[in-house]
Amino acid sequence: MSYFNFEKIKYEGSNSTNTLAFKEYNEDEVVLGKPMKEHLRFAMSWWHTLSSFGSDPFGGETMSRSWIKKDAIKTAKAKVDAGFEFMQKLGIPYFCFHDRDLISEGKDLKETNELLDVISDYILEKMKATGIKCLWGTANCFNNKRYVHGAATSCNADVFAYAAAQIKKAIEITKKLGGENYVFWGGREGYETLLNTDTELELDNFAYLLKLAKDYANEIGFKGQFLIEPKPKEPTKHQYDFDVQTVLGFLRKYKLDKDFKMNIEANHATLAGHTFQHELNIARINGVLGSIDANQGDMLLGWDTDQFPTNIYDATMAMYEVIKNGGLNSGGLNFDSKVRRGSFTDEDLAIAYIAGMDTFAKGLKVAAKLYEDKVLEEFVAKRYSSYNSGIGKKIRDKEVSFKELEKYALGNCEITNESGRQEMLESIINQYIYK
Ligand code: XLS
Ligand code: CA
Ligand code: CA
Repeated sequence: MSYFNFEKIKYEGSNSTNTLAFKEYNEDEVVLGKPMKEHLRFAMSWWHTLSSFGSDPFGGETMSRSWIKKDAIKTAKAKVDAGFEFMQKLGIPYFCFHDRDLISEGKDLKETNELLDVISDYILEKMKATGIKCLWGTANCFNNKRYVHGAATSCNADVFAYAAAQIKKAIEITKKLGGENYVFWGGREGYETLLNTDTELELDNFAYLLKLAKDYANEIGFKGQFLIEPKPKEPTKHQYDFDVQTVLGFLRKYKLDKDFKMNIEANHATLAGHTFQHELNIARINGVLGSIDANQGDMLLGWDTDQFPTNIYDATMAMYEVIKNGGLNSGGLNFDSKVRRGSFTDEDLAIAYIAGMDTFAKGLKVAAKLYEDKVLEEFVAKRYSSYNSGIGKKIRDKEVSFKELEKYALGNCEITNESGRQEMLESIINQYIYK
């Protein structure tokens, strides 16, 4: 049985007007010495692609997908069939999932875990037959009402224990599926009001759960990279994993910084008041750029709209950071993106993925040219050249005292600065995009 009424999507080049064709993403085209598909490592998200049907706080579902059946196991299996058909037709080499996206919860934890065993066996068969792989798995510790006050940061120790058990199983399933990473998005790890919150205990508990998870992964030989996904708000007013710098401070305090990298989501960056590039850059210079949740927000709205990425400028600067990072290693670009409520056909879903993949392919190509031509590197190196000799070199080498700096400043009253040339650089980037 087929779920999608279109053929395999082909690359037709930038002159094509076919909405069901790639214009920029040509998976085997070599950029900076390796094929596009290896730079981008695209992944389909199980939740927004197969389990999201257009409901919002003001109204119900608008999408009726043919893989939704009356029975939970039949639905779970049909989702696997539909998901693998979709990935094959789009040429998407990876997927990522929450435990609860794969199959709904049973009557208790034991039954839920048994259901996960059944569905992960079925997924494994499909993986073997198609060569499609798992980029990452995660546990959904936020939907169920037991997580009303958080999971690891809940005021209720029974909830902490339940979350730990759920994460233990999710790590086991991710290992079974050969997942290359495991993600922690702190769904409800935050607070609504300080009037009822012990932030110190909550943060200690949060770090302890992460440590237990890492210890367990080591114990069972799960080699995937652990990733934390920062987000500043929504659902809670204050999420503890606010942004990359906040998470870095937290990891360093609890001595977890060697074991975790970050999964950076574009829309979470903008919710934190940063650009996507800022978050990638701060992760890169700290050696924790692990993977990317590729989406975009609506700049006029203050919530996580999770839209498919179509902004070439943002994608270019994101890929520039990825290139400067030497790639994403075990990470990739997963589409944590959902089609708009009004885009309710299956074809809209395919067109959205094509647009997202083309956007990042174009971004990769432009970023590669910028990088090869050293456009920004040469400008930035010259801008900071005062640190290459004289007093600047002594500052860089940390070989100077306040007294020496004062003596230097007293003898150097005429300071000359140079223009930062922001507009010139922006216009050069535009020219690279136009080409
Ligand atoms: C929600 C997050 C979520 C994580 C995985 O805003 O983006 O989808 O990626 O739990
Ligand atoms: Ca999100
Ligand atoms: Ca995400």
